[in-house]
Amino acid sequence: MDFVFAHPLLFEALFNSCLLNVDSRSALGRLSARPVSRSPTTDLKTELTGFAIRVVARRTGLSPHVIRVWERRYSAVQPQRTETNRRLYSEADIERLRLLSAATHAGHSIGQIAQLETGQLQDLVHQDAPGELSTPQPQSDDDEPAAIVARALGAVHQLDGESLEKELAHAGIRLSRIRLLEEVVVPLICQVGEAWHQGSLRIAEEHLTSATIRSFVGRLLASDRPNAGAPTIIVTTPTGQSHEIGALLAAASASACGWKVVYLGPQLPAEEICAAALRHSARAIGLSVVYPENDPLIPGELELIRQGVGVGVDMLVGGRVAAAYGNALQEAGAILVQDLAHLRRHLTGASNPNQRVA
Ligand code: B12
Repeated sequence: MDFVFAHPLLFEALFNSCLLNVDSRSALGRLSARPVSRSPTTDLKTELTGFAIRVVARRTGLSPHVIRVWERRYSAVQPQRTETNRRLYSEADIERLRLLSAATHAGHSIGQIAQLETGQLQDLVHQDAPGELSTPQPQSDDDEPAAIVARALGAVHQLDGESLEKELAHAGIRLSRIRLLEEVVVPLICQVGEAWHQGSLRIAEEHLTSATIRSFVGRLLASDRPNAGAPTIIVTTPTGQSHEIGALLAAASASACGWKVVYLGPQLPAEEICAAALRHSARAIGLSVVYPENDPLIPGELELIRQGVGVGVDMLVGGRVAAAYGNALQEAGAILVQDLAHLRRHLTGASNPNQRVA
């Protein structure tokens, strides 16, 4: 699996207990996991995770027939196969198919664009229809991000993890990855965080939300399979930075851009970050800095990372207080990334060397 999760056992246990309706009587059988609410399916034997073709059809607006033809004739996507030869599509496959659908609607021939990299497809679609990045529109008011966030908040207030999971899974089907992250997950965790801080939510409710989001976003990452040769980004937080969700969302955004993501959880010393970057021949390191704005450790850590990885690796630093470290970023040759949209623009440009965006 391309995505490395910090706590694989915990992750697996949460995944199996929360999302999969596993028939224990057929534990030795073939595909014994049935998806609930069209969540990703897991083949227990091969441990592959992904979406069935009917879910992909619904999310892309393409018919299953067209999806199969595009795969067979043009190798537009290459889904994994279960033991029983069923196709399993990743989030990255779905994003590609959406982009291909938008580009063909704009008049491009599938034969000419099927082999383009995802970043190039994004550029193509953006040029054709700026501002409308092949995002499916919600089909009813219930599918609007604000409505989903409101229902999710209701579930949090009830300490109802199952309903919270269902709302996130629902959003995952109805919305593009980017809208899911930026219009549902971010507002949800921020509103819960503020309510907790102000005392109108209990610690248990905030913890339930953080844990649910962590496992949900972890599953999104695990279901992505970047193309062979996709550039790699290491995502973590530096020593002392215990706020993790921003880094996790940055990881999911990078993955949505077609990058291979190695997510290492929070609080990693510089030498460990360097070792991981070298091991994976990473093209970039994404760091989240949330609190405080004057940590005397940060400049030294950034400098050590730069010395350890050399000048060829982009250091992308974001988070609530990242801008407060402007001088240290400059000295370490790191890039201040304003937000997740800026990160996506940078990574899309960086995976396409002709179009680098700083
Ligand atoms: C949950 C939480 C915690 C949890 C974190 C659990 C975890 N595993 O992450 C725990 C309990 C550990 C914690 C600890 C503390 N916390 Co706290 N915490 C929060 C809370 C409620 C939510 C944080 C969160 O996840 N936000 C949601 C994410 C999505 O927001 P984000 O991190 O800002 O990320 C966004 C952007 O910044 C950006 N981003 C972030 N990283 C990156 C990276 C890249 C590359 C890019 C491109 C973008 C990017 O994208 C994200 C989406 O927009 C916030 C309040 C809030 N509303 O945010 C306080 C908050 C961040 N905490 C705060 C404080 C003060 C603390 C403590 C000092 C409390 C204490 N007295 O011990 C400690 C400090 C620990 C430390 N050494 O770092 C303050 C910080 C104030 C400040 N001056 O900045 C906040 C803002 C609360 C407040 N209103 O006062 N906290």
